[in-house]
Amino acid sequence: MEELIERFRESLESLDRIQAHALFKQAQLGLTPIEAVEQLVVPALNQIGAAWQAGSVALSQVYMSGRFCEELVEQALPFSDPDRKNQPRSAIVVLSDYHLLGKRIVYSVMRASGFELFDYGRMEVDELVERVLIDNVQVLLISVLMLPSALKVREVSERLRARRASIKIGVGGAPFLLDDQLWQEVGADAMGHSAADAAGIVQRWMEEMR
Ligand code: B12
Repeated sequence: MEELIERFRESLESLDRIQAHALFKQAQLGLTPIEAVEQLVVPALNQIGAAWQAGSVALSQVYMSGRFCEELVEQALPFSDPDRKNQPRSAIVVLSDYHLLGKRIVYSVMRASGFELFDYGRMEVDELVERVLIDNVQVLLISVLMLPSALKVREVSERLRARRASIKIGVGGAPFLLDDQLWQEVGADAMGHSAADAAGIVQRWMEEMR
């Protein structure tokens, strides 16, 4: 797998879309689409992010890698599964920043696992709080990749709870991976390391709500 990740990363960095598609297909010979995303796409993008931080790749390469991977994920992950479950009203959002791929994956995995949820796209705090109240959302999943965005979760949580919204908030993304206390500090109810965690978290809350 390590070698495949390296070749995939190289194809992204050299903007070789055809090779990236071929390697992603190759990974799916032994893995489900979501496993291929989690085990190939996510580590390759993380390595590219680290290389950018170290100054060895340009932001344009990071950007195009993200775009190529969005295409792959879009094609590979199903939008829906007919076998829906009895579930709380749920929504997913990217709060404030422009890193959308993680949310896209979590959304697909949730839907593929049988969960129906609103996709709010990208929102700022004010709009998000209003939408959650209007839609009577009980489970809110928030994805962020920038620390300033992660800190805004606290405002969302405080404002919703002040207006007596009975809500569970699950968070994920890079800042929460780097600081394992952060999700509690910003008033979330749970944090997930991967897209697969999201379905488990909501399942657990459903059992608690019964
Ligand atoms: C691709 C990328 C971009 C692309 C985004 C393209 C797109 N459409 O998404 C572009 C080029 C636009 C970009 C721009 C910038 N980026 Co950028 N980017 C990245 C990079 C390399 C990969 C991100 C990614 O897509 N990863 C793959 C996805 C699938 O992973 P993920 O989001 O973490 O999601 C997984 C899990 O976290 C989890 N998950 C995610 N959300 C949730 C939610 C729930 C509820 C659950 C349970 C789980 C969960 O499941 C997902 C699947 O496993 C990261 C590096 C990194 N280590 O994250 C930097 C990174 C996030 N970027 C960074 C920065 C600084 C920037 C810029 C400011 C750069 C600049 N100087 O302009 C801008 C800011 C844009 C903005 N305002 O938002 C920093 C953020 C630092 C910080 N924490 O504050 C990082 C960490 C790079 C670094 N090491 O410094 N970036």
